[in-house]
Amino acid sequence: MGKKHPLLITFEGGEGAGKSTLIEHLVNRFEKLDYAVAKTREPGGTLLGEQVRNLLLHQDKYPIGSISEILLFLTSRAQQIKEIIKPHLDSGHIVLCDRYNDSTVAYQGIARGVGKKLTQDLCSLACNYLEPDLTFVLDLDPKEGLKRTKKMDKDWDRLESLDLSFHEQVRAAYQQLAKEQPQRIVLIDASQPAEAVINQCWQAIERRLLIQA
Ligand code: T5A
Repeated sequence: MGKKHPLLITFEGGEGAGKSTLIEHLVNRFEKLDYAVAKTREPGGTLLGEQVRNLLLHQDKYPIGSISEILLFLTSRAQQIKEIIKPHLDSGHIVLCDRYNDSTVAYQGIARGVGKKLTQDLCSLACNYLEPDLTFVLDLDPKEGLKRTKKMDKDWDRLESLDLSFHEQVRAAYQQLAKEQPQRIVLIDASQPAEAVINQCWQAIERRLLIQA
């Protein structure tokens, strides 16, 4: 195994903001420097989580109420912490997670209206109070993000299909979270070319987490 430096870094933002693209590149950079690194995504990551992901995103046979929705996202998270994130941190990995608690707060807590404080408390329970060391929020006009996902030639999922005002609320929620927690959350202008986004995030990782070549 490579260099040990247990860290949890999470990636947040609206639809098509560029999280997966960014994570792929950061994994390569960490591996080039011989760090032990693992990546995962939410919802998903575990067998249970992937089944929950299908229920949440890819079925339209029956409705899912907002409380059921939040509990399903958190089911995926709790399992992911137990099976993937905690064991990897315990063995010294840097874990890069595509979405985490801030998604639940922005999408369900604020945009869906479940309530911010209640959602934060439920998230703390589900993740056993495991906070990320660093979080990047990729900030992008949802019109542009949805345009990018359309170009990927995939069917929109249940949440992507919600109207634009929902996605605008999600964006505003993330901006608010970044303002409230500047010690953890770095807001990145995701309308820049991918290379600029990657470099800006890498610089923040080096500076804040003392990653060394
Ligand atoms: N959700 C999730 C909740 O409601 N609550 C929760 O608690 C959680 C955990 C997840 C859905 O679930 C919701 C949020 C979501 O609606 P998902 O399929 O995982 O669904 O959706 P996303 O995470 O949004 O994944 P996407 O693939 O849609 O977006 P990404 O990963 O942000 O974007 P990416 O990297 O795939 O890029 C999209 C396209 O843009 C290009 C890429 O090449 C790609 O074609 N691109 C750029 N183009 C121009 N400039 C750049 N800088 C670019 N960066 C990438």
